[in-house]
Amino acid sequence: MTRGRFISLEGGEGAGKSTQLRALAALLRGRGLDVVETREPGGSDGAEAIRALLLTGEADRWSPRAEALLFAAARADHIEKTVRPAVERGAWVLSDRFLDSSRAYQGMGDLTDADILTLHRIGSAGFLPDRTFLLTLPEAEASARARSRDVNGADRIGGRDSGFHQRVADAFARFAKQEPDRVRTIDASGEADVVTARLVGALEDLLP
Ligand code: T5A
Repeated sequence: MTRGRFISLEGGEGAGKSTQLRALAALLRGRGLDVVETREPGGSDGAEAIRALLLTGEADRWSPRAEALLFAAARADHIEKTVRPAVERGAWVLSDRFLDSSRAYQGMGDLTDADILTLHRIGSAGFLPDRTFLLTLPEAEASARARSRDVNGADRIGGRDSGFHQRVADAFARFAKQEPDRVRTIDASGEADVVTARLVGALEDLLP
Protein backbone atom coordinates (compact mmCIF):
# COMPACT_ATOMS: atom_id res chain seq x y z
CA MET A 1 0.00 0.00 0.00
CA THR A 2 1.30 3.48 -0.84
CA ARG A 3 1.94 5.75 2.13
CA GLY A 4 -0.18 8.91 2.16
CA ARG A 5 1.08 12.41 2.83
CA PHE A 6 1.02 14.72 5.79
CA ILE A 7 0.63 18.44 5.05
CA SER A 8 0.49 21.24 7.64
CA LEU A 9 -0.76 24.80 7.24
CA GLU A 10 0.89 27.41 9.42
CA GLY A 11 0.86 31.15 9.91
CA GLY A 12 -0.35 33.87 12.21
CA GLU A 13 -3.86 34.50 13.47
CA GLY A 14 -6.44 35.04 10.75
CA ALA A 15 -4.13 34.29 7.81
CA GLY A 16 -6.81 32.00 6.36
CA LYS A 17 -5.45 28.57 7.29
CA SER A 18 -8.82 27.00 8.12
CA THR A 19 -10.42 28.45 4.98
CA GLN A 20 -7.59 27.14 2.80
CA LEU A 21 -7.52 23.76 4.49
CA ARG A 22 -11.18 23.19 3.62
CA ALA A 23 -10.65 24.33 0.02
CA LEU A 24 -7.53 22.23 -0.46
CA ALA A 25 -9.26 19.17 1.02
CA ALA A 26 -12.17 19.55 -1.42
CA LEU A 27 -9.80 19.91 -4.32
CA LEU A 28 -7.74 16.85 -3.39
CA ARG A 29 -10.92 14.78 -2.88
CA GLY A 30 -11.92 15.88 -6.38
CA ARG A 31 -8.71 14.25 -7.59
CA GLY A 32 -9.81 11.00 -5.97
CA LEU A 33 -7.63 11.16 -2.86
CA ASP A 34 -8.68 9.99 0.61
CA VAL A 35 -8.33 13.20 2.66
CA VAL A 36 -8.40 13.70 6.44
CA GLU A 37 -8.89 17.25 7.79
CA THR A 38 -7.52 17.85 11.24
CA ARG A 39 -6.20 20.61 13.48
CA GLU A 40 -3.91 21.47 16.37
CA PRO A 41 -4.21 21.74 19.22
CA GLY A 42 -6.70 18.91 18.84
CA GLY A 43 -7.46 16.32 16.18
CA SER A 44 -8.04 13.36 18.53
CA ASP A 45 -10.27 12.94 21.59
CA GLY A 46 -7.41 13.39 24.03
CA ALA A 47 -5.89 16.31 22.16
CA GLU A 48 -9.26 18.07 21.86
CA ALA A 49 -9.61 17.81 25.67
CA ILE A 50 -6.16 19.40 26.04
CA ARG A 51 -7.16 22.10 23.49
CA ALA A 52 -9.90 23.28 25.82
CA LEU A 53 -7.38 23.55 28.65
CA LEU A 54 -4.93 25.49 26.49
CA LEU A 55 -7.18 27.99 24.78
CA THR A 56 -9.57 28.99 27.55
CA GLY A 57 -9.10 30.67 30.91
CA GLU A 58 -6.89 33.45 32.16
CA ALA A 59 -3.78 34.55 30.25
CA ASP A 60 -1.55 33.27 33.08
CA ARG A 61 -3.40 29.97 33.53
CA TRP A 62 -0.27 28.02 32.47
CA SER A 63 3.41 28.80 32.88
CA PRO A 64 5.31 28.88 29.55
CA ARG A 65 6.86 25.47 30.35
CA ALA A 66 3.55 23.84 31.29
CA GLU A 67 1.98 25.30 28.15
CA ALA A 68 4.71 23.85 25.91
CA LEU A 69 4.35 20.43 27.55
CA LEU A 70 0.58 20.46 27.06
CA PHE A 71 0.98 21.27 23.35
CA ALA A 72 3.55 18.47 23.02
CA ALA A 73 1.25 16.01 24.83
CA ALA A 74 -1.70 16.95 22.63
CA ARG A 75 0.49 16.51 19.53
CA ALA A 76 1.72 13.08 20.66
CA ASP A 77 -1.89 11.87 21.00
CA HIS A 78 -2.95 13.50 17.73
CA ILE A 79 -0.14 11.82 15.77
CA GLU A 80 -0.61 8.44 17.39
CA LYS A 81 -4.40 8.27 17.11
CA THR A 82 -5.17 10.27 13.97
CA VAL A 83 -2.27 11.29 11.75
CA ARG A 84 -0.03 8.23 11.60
CA PRO A 85 -2.81 5.62 11.09
CA ALA A 86 -4.33 7.73 8.28
CA VAL A 87 -1.02 8.29 6.50
CA GLU A 88 -0.21 4.57 6.82
CA ARG A 89 -3.48 3.58 5.14
CA GLY A 90 -2.66 5.93 2.25
CA ALA A 91 -4.67 9.05 3.18
CA TRP A 92 -3.61 12.66 2.74
CA VAL A 93 -3.78 14.36 6.13
CA LEU A 94 -4.16 18.14 6.19
CA SER A 95 -3.52 19.76 9.57
CA ASP A 96 -4.46 23.30 10.58
CA ARG A 97 -1.25 24.08 12.52
CA PHE A 98 1.39 21.60 13.76
CA LEU A 99 4.88 21.59 15.30
CA ASP A 100 6.02 24.88 13.73
CA SER A 101 3.30 26.67 15.72
CA SER A 102 4.85 25.37 18.94
CA ARG A 103 8.31 26.43 17.72
CA ALA A 104 7.02 29.93 16.86
CA TYR A 105 4.68 30.50 19.82
CA GLN A 106 6.37 28.57 22.66
CA GLY A 107 10.00 28.41 21.48
CA MET A 108 11.13 32.01 21.73
CA GLY A 109 10.72 32.87 25.41
CA ASP A 110 11.50 30.74 28.44
CA LEU A 111 12.04 27.80 26.09
CA THR A 112 14.17 27.76 22.93
CA ASP A 113 13.55 26.25 19.52
CA ALA A 114 15.91 23.41 20.50
CA ASP A 115 13.80 22.74 23.61
CA ILE A 116 10.61 22.48 21.53
CA LEU A 117 12.31 20.12 19.06
CA THR A 118 13.47 17.99 22.01
CA LEU A 119 9.92 17.80 23.37
CA HIS A 120 8.76 16.77 19.89
CA ARG A 121 11.42 14.04 19.71
CA ILE A 122 10.34 12.68 23.09
CA GLY A 123 6.58 12.99 22.47
CA SER A 124 6.31 12.14 18.80
CA ALA A 125 9.64 10.63 17.67
CA GLY A 126 10.28 13.81 15.65
CA PHE A 127 7.44 13.11 13.18
CA LEU A 128 7.38 15.87 10.50
CA PRO A 129 5.04 16.89 7.68
CA ASP A 130 5.96 16.09 4.08
CA ARG A 131 5.18 19.72 3.32
CA THR A 132 4.32 22.78 5.38
CA PHE A 133 2.63 25.84 3.94
CA LEU A 134 3.36 29.10 5.70
CA LEU A 135 0.52 31.52 4.88
CA THR A 136 1.70 35.12 5.09
CA LEU A 137 -0.42 38.26 5.22
CA PRO A 138 0.35 41.86 6.22
CA GLU A 139 -0.45 42.31 9.92
CA ALA A 140 -3.28 44.84 9.37
CA GLU A 141 -5.08 42.57 6.90
CA ALA A 142 -4.66 39.49 9.12
CA SER A 143 -6.00 41.18 12.23
CA ALA A 144 -8.95 42.61 10.28
CA ARG A 145 -9.76 39.06 9.09
CA ALA A 146 -9.34 37.63 12.61
CA ARG A 147 -11.51 40.38 14.11
CA SER A 148 -14.27 39.77 11.56
CA ARG A 149 -14.32 36.11 12.63
CA ASP A 150 -13.69 36.40 16.42
CA VAL A 151 -16.77 38.42 17.30
CA ASN A 152 -16.52 37.07 20.87
CA GLY A 153 -12.87 38.05 21.24
CA ALA A 154 -9.63 36.14 20.68
CA ASP A 155 -8.62 32.99 22.60
CA ARG A 156 -5.99 32.80 25.40
CA ILE A 157 -3.05 32.81 22.99
CA GLY A 158 -4.48 34.74 20.05
CA GLY A 159 -5.20 37.65 22.40
CA ARG A 160 -1.51 38.34 23.15
CA ASP A 161 -0.07 41.72 22.12
CA SER A 162 1.09 42.73 18.65
CA GLY A 163 4.80 42.52 19.64
CA PHE A 164 4.30 38.85 20.48
CA HIS A 165 2.57 38.16 17.17
CA GLN A 166 5.33 39.97 15.25
CA ARG A 167 7.93 37.70 16.90
CA VAL A 168 5.80 34.70 15.92
CA ALA A 169 5.75 35.91 12.29
CA ASP A 170 9.54 36.42 12.35
CA ALA A 171 10.06 32.92 13.74
CA PHE A 172 7.90 31.36 11.01
CA ALA A 173 9.89 33.25 8.36
CA ARG A 174 13.13 31.86 9.84
CA PHE A 175 11.84 28.29 9.63
CA ALA A 176 10.95 28.78 5.96
CA LYS A 177 14.49 30.01 5.29
CA GLN A 178 16.09 27.16 7.24
CA GLU A 179 14.02 24.37 5.65
CA PRO A 180 13.04 25.49 2.13
CA ASP A 181 12.24 21.95 0.94
CA ARG A 182 9.62 21.33 3.60
CA VAL A 183 8.36 24.84 4.37
CA ARG A 184 6.92 26.81 1.44
CA THR A 185 5.81 30.40 1.94
CA ILE A 186 2.45 31.23 0.34
CA ASP A 187 1.15 34.75 -0.14
CA ALA A 188 -2.28 34.60 1.57
CA SER A 189 -3.55 37.94 0.26
CA GLY A 190 -6.31 38.23 -2.32
CA GLU A 191 -9.40 36.13 -2.98
CA ALA A 192 -9.54 32.74 -1.29
CA ASP A 193 -9.62 30.78 -4.57
CA VAL A 194 -6.50 32.60 -5.80
CA VAL A 195 -4.69 31.58 -2.60
CA THR A 196 -5.88 27.96 -3.05
CA ALA A 197 -4.42 27.94 -6.57
CA ARG A 198 -1.06 29.07 -5.12
CA LEU A 199 -1.18 26.20 -2.63
CA VAL A 200 -1.95 23.59 -5.26
CA GLY A 201 0.87 24.90 -7.42
CA ALA A 202 3.26 24.38 -4.51
CA LEU A 203 1.98 20.83 -3.97
CA GLU A 204 2.03 19.49 -7.54
CA ASP A 205 5.38 17.73 -7.10
CA LEU A 206 3.90 15.54 -4.32
CA LEU A 207 0.60 14.74 -6.04
CA PRO A 208 0.16 11.29 -7.61
N1 T5A B 1 -0.92 27.56 19.19
C1 T5A B 1 -1.25 26.49 18.43
C2 T5A B 1 0.27 27.59 19.91
O1 T5A B 1 0.54 28.56 20.64
N2 T5A B 1 1.12 26.54 19.81
C3 T5A B 1 0.84 25.42 19.07
O2 T5A B 1 1.64 24.46 19.03
C4 T5A B 1 -0.40 25.39 18.34
C5 T5A B 1 -0.74 24.19 17.51
C6 T5A B 1 -4.94 28.08 18.04
C7 T5A B 1 -4.11 28.98 18.93
O3 T5A B 1 -3.14 28.19 19.55
C8 T5A B 1 -1.85 28.69 19.28
C9 T5A B 1 -1.98 29.49 18.03
C10 T5A B 1 -3.38 30.05 18.12
O4 T5A B 1 -3.34 31.25 18.87
P1 T5A B 1 -6.86 28.31 16.39
O5 T5A B 1 -8.22 27.99 16.85
O6 T5A B 1 -6.20 27.33 15.53
O7 T5A B 1 -6.02 28.70 17.68
O8 T5A B 1 -6.96 29.69 15.79
P2 T5A B 1 -6.07 30.60 14.83
O9 T5A B 1 -4.95 29.90 14.23
O10 T5A B 1 -5.84 31.86 15.51
O11 T5A B 1 -7.12 30.92 13.85
P3 T5A B 1 -7.53 30.11 12.72
O12 T5A B 1 -6.59 29.01 12.50
O13 T5A B 1 -8.94 29.76 12.93
O14 T5A B 1 -7.39 31.28 11.66
P4 T5A B 1 -7.12 31.02 10.21
O15 T5A B 1 -7.48 29.62 9.96
O16 T5A B 1 -5.79 31.45 9.82
O17 T5A B 1 -8.16 31.98 9.47
P5 T5A B 1 -9.61 31.61 8.90
O18 T5A B 1 -9.52 30.73 7.74
O19 T5A B 1 -10.49 31.25 10.01
O20 T5A B 1 -10.00 33.05 8.35
C11 T5A B 1 -10.21 34.15 9.22
C12 T5A B 1 -11.32 35.04 8.65
O21 T5A B 1 -10.88 35.56 7.40
C13 T5A B 1 -11.75 35.18 6.36
C14 T5A B 1 -12.53 33.97 6.86
O22 T5A B 1 -13.78 33.84 6.26
C15 T5A B 1 -12.61 34.26 8.35
O23 T5A B 1 -13.69 35.11 8.62
N3 T5A B 1 -10.92 34.89 5.19
C16 T5A B 1 -10.76 35.71 4.14
N4 T5A B 1 -11.27 36.93 3.89
C17 T5A B 1 -10.87 37.52 2.72
N5 T5A B 1 -10.04 36.94 1.80
C18 T5A B 1 -9.53 35.70 2.02
N6 T5A B 1 -8.69 35.15 1.12
C19 T5A B 1 -9.87 35.05 3.24
N7 T5A B 1 -9.53 33.86 3.79
C20 T5A B 1 -10.18 33.77 4.97
